[in-house]
Amino acid sequence: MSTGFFGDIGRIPFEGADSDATLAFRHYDPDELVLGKRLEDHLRFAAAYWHSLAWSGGDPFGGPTLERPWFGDSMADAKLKADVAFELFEALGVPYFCFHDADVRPEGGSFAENTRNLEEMVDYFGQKMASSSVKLLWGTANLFSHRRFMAGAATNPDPDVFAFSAATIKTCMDATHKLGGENYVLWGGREGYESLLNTDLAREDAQAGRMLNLVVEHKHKIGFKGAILIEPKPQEPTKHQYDYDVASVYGFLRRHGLEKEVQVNIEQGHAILAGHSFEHEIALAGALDIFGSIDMNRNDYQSGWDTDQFPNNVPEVALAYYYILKAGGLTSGGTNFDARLRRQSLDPADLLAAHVGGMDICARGLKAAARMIEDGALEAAVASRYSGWDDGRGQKLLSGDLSLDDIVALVEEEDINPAPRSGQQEIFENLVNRYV
Ligand code: XUL
Ligand code: CO
Repeated sequence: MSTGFFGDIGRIPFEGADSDATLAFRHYDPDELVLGKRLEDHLRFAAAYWHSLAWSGGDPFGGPTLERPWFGDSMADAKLKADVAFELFEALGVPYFCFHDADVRPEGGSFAENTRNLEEMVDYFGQKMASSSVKLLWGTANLFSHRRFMAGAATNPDPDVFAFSAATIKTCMDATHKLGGENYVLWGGREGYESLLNTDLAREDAQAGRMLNLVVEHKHKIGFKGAILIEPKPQEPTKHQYDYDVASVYGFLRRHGLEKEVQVNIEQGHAILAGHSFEHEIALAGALDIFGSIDMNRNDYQSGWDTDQFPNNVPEVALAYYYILKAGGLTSGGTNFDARLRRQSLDPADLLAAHVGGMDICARGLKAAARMIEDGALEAAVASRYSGWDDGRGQKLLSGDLSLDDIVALVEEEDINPAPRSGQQEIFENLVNRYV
């Protein structure tokens, strides 16, 4: 029986670009074939439990604005929230959802009570997933909201917090595995520092490395086939977070022998906070062979905060999907809307419309990216720029056979005196504008 939260809404239809309905898809037809694959299978959309179901609209200057009948601390509240969650997922036709333990279960007074509450909700989700086509993209542990984590989880100066965190991660990995989750995410919201003065960087790096190795060992022990993903973010809530960006995470993985075991979940807003573009982070992860999944949300470029807004910029999204397609597409990963309503968007219809708009923007972006891939003009232009490396002298320079002395001899013998060539930036930009 329906909770009635969204009225008598059914599945939101695809009506095409000319529709004037508020709740209809204009560009996202899940069955449309793009590069020979259904749009739904390219985009692999997921709704985020925390923003859509658990967020109450507070900001640093004001309390909750959103009123939801499931806000409360009981198991009954948690189950009503789950009922509405699945109504949301099914109305939108998103194939996946994502959750933190703390989003879905009441906070208990102890580790054991947290675990019991989580397990009861996992069983409840299991029933709901069995009677719908909704799947779990990823699960994760919230190791940043409760005050016990204020100085970090893995990187806490107190080993008891490390132990509590490791135990909590195990319960969340087991929950994710039981629900057939396709990835497990770690976002180190408090793994960093507020002040360098009270922080031992070398110890905290060793602690974080041990924790991630524990996670990978447990993954193999339980036979979890999904990907383990780290989500980089440079700061907020802490002044400095260790998983600053894709490059920092890659260095961390190499240092701890995990670069073949762990990939990244890249969030648009986090990339911007790190002083990069979203597509830079995706392209770098692709180049380093650690691309996993994305959190699709934008920041307000004027506020400078992680405002977690639904995407609304097709050219930006198109470039992100271009580099995703070049990295092999979303395989175990997906497009998770780690995005929330504005605090004045009070109505259930706002929640639906936000996702519908975001899904349409992503569909337009993906289709533009696919045209770029199909035409191949950008790829060919880049290849031509580097073509000197493909054979002869370029390959010889890379081979390792030449020393600096040999190269001096080569430059002298062949009278090498390179003629600068245009980088053609404007021509490249114009090329991209043909598709977006
Ligand atoms: C915070 C953030 C998290 C992670 C999961 O900025 O993005 O919601 O995605 O913990
Ligand atoms: Co995120």
